[in-house]
Amino acid sequence: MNRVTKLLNIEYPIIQGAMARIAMAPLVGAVSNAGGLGVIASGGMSADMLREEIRKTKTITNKPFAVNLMLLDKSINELVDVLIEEGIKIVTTGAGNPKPYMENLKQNGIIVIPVVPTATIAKKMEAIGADAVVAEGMEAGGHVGELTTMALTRQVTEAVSIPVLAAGGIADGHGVVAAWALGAEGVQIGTRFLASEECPVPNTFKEMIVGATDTSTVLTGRRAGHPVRVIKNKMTDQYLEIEYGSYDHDALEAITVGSLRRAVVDGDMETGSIMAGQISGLVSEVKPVKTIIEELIADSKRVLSEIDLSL
Ligand code: TUI
Repeated sequence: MNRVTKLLNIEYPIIQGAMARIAMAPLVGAVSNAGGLGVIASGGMSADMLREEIRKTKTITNKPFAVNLMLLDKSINELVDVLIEEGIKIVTTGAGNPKPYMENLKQNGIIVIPVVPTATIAKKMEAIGADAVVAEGMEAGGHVGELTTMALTRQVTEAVSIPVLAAGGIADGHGVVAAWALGAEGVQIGTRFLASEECPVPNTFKEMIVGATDTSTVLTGRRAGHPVRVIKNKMTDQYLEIEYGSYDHDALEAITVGSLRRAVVDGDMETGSIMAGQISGLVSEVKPVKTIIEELIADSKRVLSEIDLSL
């Protein structure tokens, strides 16, 4: 037991990253059943969709699970109402400052864990009552900050007293032990779960992750100040050519509109947006979620026992 497993009432201090349109009941339920914390990604959902996904998840697991609030979402107020009505007790937040929702969430007895890209923001989150923070480095997939997991995690663990979970670039026991060495007491893992049997994406998507190397991802949107890490494909080639060339806003919009759906629902690996982290190159096999979590724990213990600093 550590502060994260105690706080969340889970077996292992592993939480699943909230991946838009992917982190739905089948994956969330499987992660929670395996002793981690499944997290529903509510970003892009309507209030009714979130309610249905929460109810579906409850049919799969009776263990704790969370809902992630993507703070750029226009329906956020309705989503907050739904998760409170449905009795959700843990919320993670991303892509912004959860301050406007904090009082309501805390008054309803909800544990709030913001995902943060800097130590300064981590301190702010602690000051407004966050129960823990996830320090997410730019190795992660999707919308990211500027700092690496290595530099960020250690500065966050130094800056705050609440528990810190590390995210970005972690997919096996080596990564977990590295997170602990930096002072983290938990990890948030996304990319490894993309290549799980329970992950509800088309096989073409999983094959992209399994086939990726360490240099397969790229940052798009950096010039506009909203970097998003995705697997390189025809869409990113076109996007980057325009982003670092003519910078035609309408042309960029035309390429990206509907691109997440094309990847996640249609399995279109050419023009879809395949959000995944730099650690994709380490992921070489689709496995059941339970096996992934069991191996993470067993490998972490082995790696730790084999470390000989010889200082
Ligand atoms: O949120 C994420 N990753 C995401 S959200 C997402 S959906 C999306 N798709 C396209 C464009 C934009 C969003 C895909 N991936 N990770 C957590 C995260 N949070 N990364 C960075 C932040 C963050 C940024 C600013 C957290 C707090 C923050 O605060 C700003 C402030 O001023 O307090």
